[in-house]
Formats: sequence, C-alpha cells, structure tokens
Amino acid sequence: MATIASPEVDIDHDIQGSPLELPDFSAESYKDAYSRINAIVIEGEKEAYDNYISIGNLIPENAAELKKLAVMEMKHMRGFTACGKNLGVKADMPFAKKFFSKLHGNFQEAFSKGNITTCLLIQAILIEAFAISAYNVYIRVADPFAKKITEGVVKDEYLHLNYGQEWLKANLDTCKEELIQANKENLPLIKSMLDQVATDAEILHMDKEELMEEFMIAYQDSLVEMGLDNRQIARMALAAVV
Ligand code: PL3
Ligand code: FE2
Ligand code: FE2
Repeated sequence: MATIASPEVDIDHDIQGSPLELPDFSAESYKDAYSRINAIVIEGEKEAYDNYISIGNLIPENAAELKKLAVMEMKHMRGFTACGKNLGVKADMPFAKKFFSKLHGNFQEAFSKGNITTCLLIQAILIEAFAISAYNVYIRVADPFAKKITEGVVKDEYLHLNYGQEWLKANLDTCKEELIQANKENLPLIKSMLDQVATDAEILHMDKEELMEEFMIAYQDSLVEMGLDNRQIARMALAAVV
C-alpha cells in the first residue's frame, strides 16, 4: 500500500531494520520509567531556560536573541509537563535535579567566571545534542500526543544548537583551547547521564545504541560546522570513552 512517508527516512524500523513496536503506554512499568524520564526532560528544559538567560548576560549584544531561545525552552517544559499529565504520570523532580547536578554545577562555575565558551559548549552543544538525540529516538516510539509535541520541540533544539555553533565558529581562534578543555570535562558527564537513563529509556523502547548514534551525529556535525578538522573532532569525541 502506498504511504505518504518519505522513502529515504525509515522511521518505522530500528537501526537493525526490525519493525519498531510501540510500548504499552498504560503499563505500570512504562509509567514508572516515564516518571523519571519525563522529569529529566522537564528539569532539562527548565535549566535550559535559565542557562540561555544567563548566557544573555555574558553576551549582551545577543541578549534579545537569547531571550527568544529561552522562551522556547519554557514552552518545551510546558509541553513535556502536559505529556506526563496525559499519561497520568507524576514526574520525579528530585531525581531529575540530581541527574543534572554535576553539569549544572559546571555551568554555574563557568558562568560565574564569565567563560562564554564553556557555557555555550555545555548548554548549546552538549545538552542540545543530547536532547536532539533523545527526542529523535523518542518520536519513533511515543504516544500520539507526546509525538506531536516532541516533533515541534526538536525543530527548536536545532536552532539552539545552531546558535552555539555559529558563535563558537565566529570566535574559534580565541576559544579553541577553552572549548577542548571544557569538552574534556563535560562530555564524560553526558556519557554517564546517558548510561544512567538507558534502562528507563529501554522500557520506553528507546535503544541506547541508537541514542548514542544520534548524539554523535548532532555533536560531530556541529564541530564540523565550527571549522574543526577531523583529527580535532576525533580527539574531542574520544573524551567520551577515556
Ligand atoms: C534543552 O532544550 C533540552 C534539555 C533536555 C535534555 C534531556 C535529555 C533527555 C534524555 C532522556 C530521554 C528522553 C526521551 C523523551 C521523553 C519525553
Ligand atoms: Fe528545549
Ligand atoms: Fe534547547
């Protein structure tokens, strides 16, 4: 039967080519895992709002643009809150706060020192690439209500990644050293956050390898766009495994 799906993008199969099976959204095990994942996303969006406002203080000439990005994050937060409510799930916010605490601490420290490069790497590159990977994978296995919301959200996340990428590209000569150092300190945190969320994500039918693959695509693409060469990108990506 003819479908309207684009032939190049096979969203109904996993990376091994097996058909994707939707989970039972009303199962207790699903709701239990969702209470943590939903909280992570809500907390992540909330902190993203705060972070873009903070970055606006460090780059006053871009404050209006950054405020717009921040407002989008607030909208995302509301959207994901509605997704939890729709499934009858109470988000486990204390869990999510702890989940982000190390990365949050590193952002706060960089902000207090006025380290724009580190702030942008943490929020606009690492967190956004993490969100893009999670949302792209989630869209394939989400309930219809959440799928629609997440599709709208992920489009914005590319704009956020792009903002950071373009600023870093324009300032690459002066920020490369700080970028590499900040990456060394923060990419391993992203990897460990992914490890922590993998079991719950699996219950939502989100595959860990697929999450890692999507993350690497978004992350490496942005480093290419910034103007880093293959060797520098390989070195930076390897910080996740050593
Ligand atoms: C900034 O725009 C967004 C920051 C949020 C980062 C969240 C990463 C989430 C990882 C867990 C998988 C989520 C699946 C989606 C479920 C609603
Ligand atoms: Fe967002
Ligand atoms: Fe974002």
